[in-house]
Amino acid sequence: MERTYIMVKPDGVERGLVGEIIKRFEAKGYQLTALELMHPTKEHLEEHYCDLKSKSFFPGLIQYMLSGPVVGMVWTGKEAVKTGRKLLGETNPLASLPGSIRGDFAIDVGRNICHGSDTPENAEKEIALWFPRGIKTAKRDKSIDTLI
Ligand code: RTP
Repeated sequence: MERTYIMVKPDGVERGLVGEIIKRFEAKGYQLTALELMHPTKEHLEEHYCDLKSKSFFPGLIQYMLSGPVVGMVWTGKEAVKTGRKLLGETNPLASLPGSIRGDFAIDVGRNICHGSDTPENAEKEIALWFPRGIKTAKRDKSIDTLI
């Protein structure tokens, strides 16, 4: 089963959208595998976004991500990475269709509510970065999967 790292960014937490985001992943059929409210350091965020270091928006991105707590989550299930990003919508909320989280709740790329891993390899790296003590995965009752 594939895992993805989904993070509610500070604007999503401040606007009270954590429950809405969890609801959408649960309704789709994904299993919540880990969840934590965190106050990441600048260094931690620079590591998470290390691929974007050369971008002009990088300092603003880090400042935005430091503006409040984030909620880190791991979701598990079939094609969790690709489908997780579909549930979130496009990076630029204005390009996101209504029905996606960013399409329904955001208009600004610099305040786009949530993060989702872009590949299964990056998902595992991000899960290791954000949940360094590891995750205990409860075995899910097989009868639930047949209902989804
Ligand atoms: P994320 O990692 O947050 O899920 O976003 P993503 O893969 O869809 O997009 P990425 O290119 O990795 O950008 C990471 C975050 O940087 C902010 N951003 N600002 N032009 C801009 O001002 C700009 N472009 C990107 C967004 O918060 C984006 O989610």
